[in-house]
Amino acid sequence: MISQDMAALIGAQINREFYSAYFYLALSARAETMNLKGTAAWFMAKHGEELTHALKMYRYLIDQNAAVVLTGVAAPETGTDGVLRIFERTLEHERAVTSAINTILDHALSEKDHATAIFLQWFVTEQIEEEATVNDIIGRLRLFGDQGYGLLMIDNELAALAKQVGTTTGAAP
Ligand code: OFO
Repeated sequence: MISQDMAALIGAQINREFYSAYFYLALSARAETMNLKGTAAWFMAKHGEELTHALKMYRYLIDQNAAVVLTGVAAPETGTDGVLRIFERTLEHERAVTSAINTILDHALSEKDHATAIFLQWFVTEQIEEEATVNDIIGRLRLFGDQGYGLLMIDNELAALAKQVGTTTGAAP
């Protein structure tokens, strides 16, 4: 059993995870319009991964006999950004999610809620990996360019990377 406050914080995070999924779906659609099939596949794989994160938290609330309150998911802004900006926005988004998870973990620790603190460890580790991956993509886009052959090469790499999303994190691709 967890406290109502704790359940509410995890409930809010479920909404953020669904928003993440929606955000990545929008970016996948944006990449499709740019004919970047590898980038679109990578964002689609991330979309699936974020859904599994939401469901992991949903299952945790059920297992803890806590109420699940689902709220509306905000519409993501697709925009008309180029590829580099898309990944910069992705990094900004992931950093905000990291900060939100850290805040929830702080609360779990303040309540001495060990079960929730342990549960959240997985997400803390996941965020490190996600930020590192996006940082790496941004670095390569800056190095090789976000147009022409440089972009083609990175798009091909993202196609390969899309197949690995979830296999290293335990989430379904
Ligand atoms: Fe849910 O993993 Fe990042 O956002």
